[in-house]
Amino acid sequence: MSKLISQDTIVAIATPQGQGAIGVIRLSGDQTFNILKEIAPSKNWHELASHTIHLAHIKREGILLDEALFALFKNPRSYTGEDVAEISCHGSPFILQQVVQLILEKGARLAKAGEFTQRAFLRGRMDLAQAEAVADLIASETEASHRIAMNQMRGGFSNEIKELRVQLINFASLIELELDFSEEDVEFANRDQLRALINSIRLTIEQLIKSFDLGHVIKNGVPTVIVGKPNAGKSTLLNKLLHEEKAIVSEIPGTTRDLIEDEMTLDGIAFRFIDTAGLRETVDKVEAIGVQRTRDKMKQASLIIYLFDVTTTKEKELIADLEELKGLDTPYLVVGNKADTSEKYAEKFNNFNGILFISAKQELGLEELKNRLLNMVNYEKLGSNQTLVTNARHYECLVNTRTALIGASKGMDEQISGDLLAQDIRQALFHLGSITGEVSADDLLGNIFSKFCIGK
Ligand SMILES: Nc1nc2c(ncn2[C@@H]2O[C@H](COP(=O)(O)OP(=O)(O)OP(=O)(O)O)[C@@H](O)[C@H]2O)c(=O)[nH]1
Ligand SMILES: [Mg+2]
Repeated sequence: MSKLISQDTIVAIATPQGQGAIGVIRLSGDQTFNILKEIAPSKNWHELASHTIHLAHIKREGILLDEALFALFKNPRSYTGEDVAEISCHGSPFILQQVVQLILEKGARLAKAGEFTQRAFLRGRMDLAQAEAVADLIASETEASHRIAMNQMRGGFSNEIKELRVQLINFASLIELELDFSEEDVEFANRDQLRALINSIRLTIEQLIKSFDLGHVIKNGVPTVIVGKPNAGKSTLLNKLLHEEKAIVSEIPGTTRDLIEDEMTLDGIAFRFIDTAGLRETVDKVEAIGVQRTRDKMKQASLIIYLFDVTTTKEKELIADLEELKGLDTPYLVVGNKADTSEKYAEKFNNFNGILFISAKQELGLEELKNRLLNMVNYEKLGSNQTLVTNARHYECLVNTRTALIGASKGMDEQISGDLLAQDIRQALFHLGSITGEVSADDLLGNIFSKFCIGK
């Protein structure tokens, strides 16, 4: 592993581009304190204690570049596990650039994207899933995505995976042991227990796989498409939800032709609302393309808000539209708009269950609409401490693990030999271990030798 870590000392500006009160430069590697000595000679950096902060002048050829604060972290007690310094300069892009330039001249090289975190992983400061969560955490913009990333970075998800692996490794060791004694026809690994274990692990894996649907949309925003007939008030609704005149509203049917979208956070969850061209048969070429886009979006979206005008829509039309929605397999919400214009709508549609009546224009019923949307994304699941998978790579590893476990179960039903069974379980272990990056065949061996004294 250590072969993968380059010996270079790396440097990068850690704060965003542009002016700020302060700008932080991060330095990591075994030359860190030598370089500090070169750029700020007034201190004996090697002798100062870890986790301390010092004010010092940064000078280039005797000229003062900045007065900065140096935070010191000595290996292994740092983010990367190496010697690290974080230099807080005055936040001028010019100063930061000059200081980085100076550090480069003294022997460091520019860090690649993610290289500090990569080193943290390679030096065992965190596992792969935690390292990935650091990126998610930095990118998180809502309460829900923040919470998931934080939980993952602190190892919640990793621990769950590791626990499953330990259970499997125990069994795998017993089966491998059987292989060593194959001539003697012994069975160390009780097949009934193994079956039960595989089933219980599969159950947990299934749950994690299922959670990806929710986890994925929470990370990226729940795509919510607003559809309906022309003039139903879709664009009006979009504008009211976003508190912004984003889409053109007019009394002319067929106003919206393209997809118009923007994001909005409801109760800590990001929703991506998409306004669409009204659904109708049309001879207008451009509008027809818009209608096709609406239909495509309806298939891709996580949620559909189906909006209809309570004053003009006939019962028959509604029935026909609902039939189409049912065929799509995407959760949808049926919303009657323009409830401000007539009192008779309730009567007119009392054969339909679950319709929400609103007035987009008068902003009536919008709170209820938001509540229903939140309920539709299994909002309550978020409150519990259930782990949500948000990362596509983890999802893939989990699906592969499941395939291997199904293979093992099937194999046991068909009474396959121990070595084939062992292969399936090794596969499962491999995929599970790829999530946290701890795959190695040594695990198995290590475990066998730690538990048994075979002595051969
Ligand atoms: N009375 C009343 N009028 C509304 C309401 N919502 C929208 N309207 C009006 O209905 C007309 C159509 O609104 P839009 O928001 O442009 O409708 P749309 O569904 O986007 O229409 P297309 O883009 O053509 O498909 C406008 O004149 C709006 O002012 C409502 O709640 N009550
Ligand atoms: Mg519109």
